[in-house]
Amino acid sequence: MASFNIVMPKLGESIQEGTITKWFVKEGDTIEEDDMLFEVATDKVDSEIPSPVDGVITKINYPEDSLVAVGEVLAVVSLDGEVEAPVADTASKDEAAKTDDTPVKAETADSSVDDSRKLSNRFYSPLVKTIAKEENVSLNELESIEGSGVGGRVQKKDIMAYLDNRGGSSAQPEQKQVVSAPAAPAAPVVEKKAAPPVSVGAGDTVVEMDRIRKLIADHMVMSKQVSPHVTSVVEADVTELVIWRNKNKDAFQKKYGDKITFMPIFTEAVAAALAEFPMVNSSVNGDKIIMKKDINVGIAVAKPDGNLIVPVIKNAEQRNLVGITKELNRLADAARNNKLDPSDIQGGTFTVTNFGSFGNIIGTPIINQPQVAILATGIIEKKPAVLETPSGDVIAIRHKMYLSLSYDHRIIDGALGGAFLRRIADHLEQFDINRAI
Ligand code: CO6
Repeated sequence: MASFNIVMPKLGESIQEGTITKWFVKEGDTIEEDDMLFEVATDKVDSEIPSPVDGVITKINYPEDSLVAVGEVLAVVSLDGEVEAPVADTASKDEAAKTDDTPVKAETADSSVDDSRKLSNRFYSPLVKTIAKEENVSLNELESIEGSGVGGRVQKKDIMAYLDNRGGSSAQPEQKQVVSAPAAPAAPVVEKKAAPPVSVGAGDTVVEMDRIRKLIADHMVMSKQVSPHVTSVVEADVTELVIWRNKNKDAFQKKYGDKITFMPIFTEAVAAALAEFPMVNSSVNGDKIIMKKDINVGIAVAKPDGNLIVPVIKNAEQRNLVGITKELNRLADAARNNKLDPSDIQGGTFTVTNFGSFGNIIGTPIINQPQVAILATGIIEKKPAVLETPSGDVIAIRHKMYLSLSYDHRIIDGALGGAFLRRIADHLEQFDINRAI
């Protein structure tokens, strides 16, 4: 009986295992290529894994909620429809480690959904690899193909288009990735304190936390245990930027196809301040401070399911306001629709959380480990303010907001944290009201 082993895929560079949260098939089911087989969850990403082959499920080796190592055989598919005698795990993990430039070998009875035969971080399904093998496409050539799938994944149509230009044939499934966890913690080992017992009274409702809520909860507790948080607050007069934004909002959208809110302007100011205060753009590793070269600003996004996720605007200081706006909108939209790619939530060096849209003014955000600071932006409100003019002080109606910065007191003292925070406010206050869009 020709069979095909479905193995636990590697969903990210550092991911070694995953939990099967749901099986969409059971033993005996007839499946077609691309039918969803199971859902797997890691601490970074949830993915639905489709079948790369047609056949009959002859064996499921792990029930739901099993934590399984990458490369383990999860299920066996009979390729010729025979359902007896499932084939043992013959997927070679050594094979999976190959990164050579030779043509990809045939995927037969011991084929796997393993992605690890790769040069970069891209995933190649068995089907793409089979097509590649049949057409003598080397891994280096595969690497050069632009993938149109999630996260640049090479799909059947991509390799077929490539082959059309050099003469080729064949088919591949898409792996739908749904990122739904907060940025992964640096995982310092901190002893968890036992929480006091809670009594449940008649009429109380007990709600089971979902997996993401548990991850967020653990991440928050860990962060508070790792970093001694302190919070400083400044007020910023953002009248000019508000007038500019309100005046240019429609023209900006017309010109660039993206809506501009205040968030991109906050992000631009943060990136500029981080470039001036590199110690805030760092992480603590034991007794060493790692000052990060890249300025990658994470944005806390509230998801419709009530959870929170922090996608990252990479190299924010190198982007102009249009670039920041477009990336922020892309990430926020992807976050709300479970379309983030794992790379979208990696590499953050600082985080901004905007609770101003909830009408909140001041807060004490929790640092997103392993970063050392986080900014919270409060609501912009009109306020009476004293202005000093050449002809004396006047009271004027100004747009004002509070900026709250929580920082890791292990390495950032009040002078540095306060100066950095004030610098963000200065950038916002000095926004050029005549700036061209
Ligand atoms: N002031 C005034 N107006 C605001 C502000 C502030 N701070 N923030 C947003 N807005 C306006 C914004 O300009 C939009 O108005 P119009 O442009 O005139 O249409 C409107 O409110 C809605 O903005 P939206 O939230 O949709 O977009 P924005 O680009 O500002 O934010 C986002 C994008 C992804 C950050 C946001 O959608 C989001 O998810 N925010 C929630 C983030 C969150 O939950 N953070 C955790 C808070 S809890 O940190 C916390 C300290 C603890 C308590």
